[in-house]
Amino acid sequence: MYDEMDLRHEFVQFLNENGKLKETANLPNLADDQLIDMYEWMVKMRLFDEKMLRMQRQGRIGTYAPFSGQEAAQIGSAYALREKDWIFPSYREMAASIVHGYPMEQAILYMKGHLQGGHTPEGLNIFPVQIIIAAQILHAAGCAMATKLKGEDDVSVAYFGDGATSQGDFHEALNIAAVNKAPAIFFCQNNHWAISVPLHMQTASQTIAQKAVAYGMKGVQVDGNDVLAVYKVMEEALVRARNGEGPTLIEAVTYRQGPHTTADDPTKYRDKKEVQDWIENNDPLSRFFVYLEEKGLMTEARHEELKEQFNTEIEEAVSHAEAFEPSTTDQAFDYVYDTPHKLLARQKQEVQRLLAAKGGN
Ligand SMILES: Cc1ncc(C[n+]2csc(CCOP(=O)(O)OP(=O)(O)O)c2C)c(N)n1
Ligand SMILES: [Mg+2]
Repeated sequence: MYDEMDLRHEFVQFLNENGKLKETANLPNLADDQLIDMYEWMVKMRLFDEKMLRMQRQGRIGTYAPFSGQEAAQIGSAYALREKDWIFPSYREMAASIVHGYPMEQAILYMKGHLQGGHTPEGLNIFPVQIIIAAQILHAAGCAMATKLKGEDDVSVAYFGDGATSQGDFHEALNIAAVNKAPAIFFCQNNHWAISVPLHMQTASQTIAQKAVAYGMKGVQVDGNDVLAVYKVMEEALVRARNGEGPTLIEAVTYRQGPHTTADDPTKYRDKKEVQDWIENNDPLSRFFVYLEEKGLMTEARHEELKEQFNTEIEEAVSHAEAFEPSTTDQAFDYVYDTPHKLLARQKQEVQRLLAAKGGN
């Protein structure tokens, strides 16, 4: 069971900011090849993120929400899941989705606004990207309750940001999940900013994790830039959920290194030094690299090789996605309702009329 007094100070961390092991007791039980695999995912996802940012600037995808800086939080947590566990991502969680099986090509199609991008391939327990802040937390709570009723042992994980904790949906979801001891994990990536709103204007709580106490569930705060620590707390939360001990709220303390989205200019509201400090002194990839290098599992040369290999893989995914027949504007109206809707039919006609006047489709 959880202890309310523990919660205030519990901050799980194995690696210090220089990537040195500061705590060896309770390290997650990961084989060397798994450690390397997690690092490879982090490198691949960083390159993917950078590529998407460039593609948006080139007009090849729509608005994009970069996740650089949050790789340890997303990959450490998704890596601990079983294939059949459910994830409910927001717009900034492409890395978690891809690690859980979402094809890169599909993610790119989504970012291109292609109809096919909204369709999760058969057999993957990944919900579509949620743009409405916090709505997916309720969906995860509902899915977890359904799983429990069906006697299955899959866990539902909601991913969301610090800003989402100010929405009613967050509170409703945590409450109902705890009351029903639903096998859910509420994974908050506290990246310190909700667009231009800093954390201290979002909540007066000392931590986000401590909010768990009010709902009667376990809460834990973890160094979200320490992939080992994130994996560990996730693994423990999954065990509790599968054992019928109910949900967990995890607060992964991390940082959004880039803009909120490609439509945002963070230099207008963020101190340059703060950003520089996180990038130079607390980057999740650099920290894990130091750890792996000391264990003899990674070298600079291997890192360079990996980059080359992943860049090729990413370029292939981009080519596949760009080879798709473009979506038509009609599709945006045709698949909203099962049966035609009068208002939408009128809007569709209007758009068709405007496009015809411009000579497009
Ligand atoms: C219900 C709702 N209100 C407002 C918005 C506009 N909006 C988009 S992102 C965002 C901030 C979210 O911040 P946070 O939860 O910290 O996630 P992050 O973007 O940092 O990953 C807001 C207010 C929205 N999408 N949905
Ligand atoms: Mg945030």
